[in-house]
Amino acid sequence: MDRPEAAHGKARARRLWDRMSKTRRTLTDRLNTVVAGKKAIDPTLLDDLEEILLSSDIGVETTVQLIEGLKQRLDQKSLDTPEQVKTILKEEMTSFLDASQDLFPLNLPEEVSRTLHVVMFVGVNGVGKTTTIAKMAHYFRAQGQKVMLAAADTFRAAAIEQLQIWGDRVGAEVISQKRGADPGAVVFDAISAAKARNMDKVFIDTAGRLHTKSNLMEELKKIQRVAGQQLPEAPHQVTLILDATTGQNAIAQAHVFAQSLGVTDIILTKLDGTAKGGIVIGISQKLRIPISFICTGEGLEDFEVFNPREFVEAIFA
Ligand SMILES: Nc1nc2c(ncn2[C@@H]2O[C@H](COP(=O)(O)OP(=O)(O)OP(=O)(O)O)[C@@H](O)[C@H]2O)c(=O)[nH]1
Ligand SMILES: [Mg+2]
Repeated sequence: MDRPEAAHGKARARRLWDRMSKTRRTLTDRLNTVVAGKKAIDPTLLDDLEEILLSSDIGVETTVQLIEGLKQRLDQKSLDTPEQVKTILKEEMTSFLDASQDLFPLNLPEEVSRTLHVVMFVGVNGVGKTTTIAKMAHYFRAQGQKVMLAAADTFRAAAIEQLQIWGDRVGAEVISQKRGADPGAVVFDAISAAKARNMDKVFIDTAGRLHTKSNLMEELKKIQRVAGQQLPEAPHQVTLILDATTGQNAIAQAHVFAQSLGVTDIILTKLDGTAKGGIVIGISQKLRIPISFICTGEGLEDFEVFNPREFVEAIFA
């Protein structure tokens, strides 16, 4: 019989599998159709594969690399039958993802230290920043940690109330000021309160107006500076939230934020509602920024540590 943790792991993997069904259909079902009945790997098969990979938003460059890898194996005679194609693509995708994950040791929750850790969440409007903060707070509350939320989106109407409602639900204290207040001042207050009350985590919710507006970046940089003045090395993490349903546009957004702010990790949201789940591989490969968590629904539990192997199994089975 399975140990309890193993059973829990299986249930999680099963749920991820369910949530990723749209992406899996575009990838796996079509791949199976193309491969079915073929005895050898010919150029038409490779062309079909290329098209399938592109349609799942893995991205042009990553797709080209995957196809080149297959061609090399063909030349070296280490690939003979169409059935092997899937296994090889899975291995390659996993190793692409693993390569970027290594850059972020904090990814492992058991290794996240218990000294005050400040995370700033950034991303354009509507991607899921505030919801993800709630999920992350819930996740660490379940591990017995003390979490504080800083309402530094003082721009959008009802943003402060939205965070307060989540804070009440997950048992995290929310530090806020009036609408229109200086976000830096909110962060200053939050970190001093967190130090005084021995918190483990401070999560900073920020505004998400269009990334093309340079004043948003200036505001976010100011928040970074204020955090650093209050606590050396804070913010320890600048987590970029990207909406997976936006496909390649998410990569463009990531470039802008990464250049201005030095993003430490990415969280992909809304993977449940999209066939573009391949974007996770494209992002990891193109930006070389680790993916810390993924979100697969609107509920507090629809949040998990990103595990490359499990993810590839869920989209490509
Ligand atoms: N299906 C699905 N919906 C999600 C997910 N994450 C967030 N959402 C929904 O996306 C919408 C926007 O979420 P918010 O958390 O308010 O986004 P935000 O980035 O804080 O938005 P602004 O504060 O306006 O910048 C809400 O309706 C969420 O419920 C997800 O993983 N799956
Ligand atoms: Mg928000």
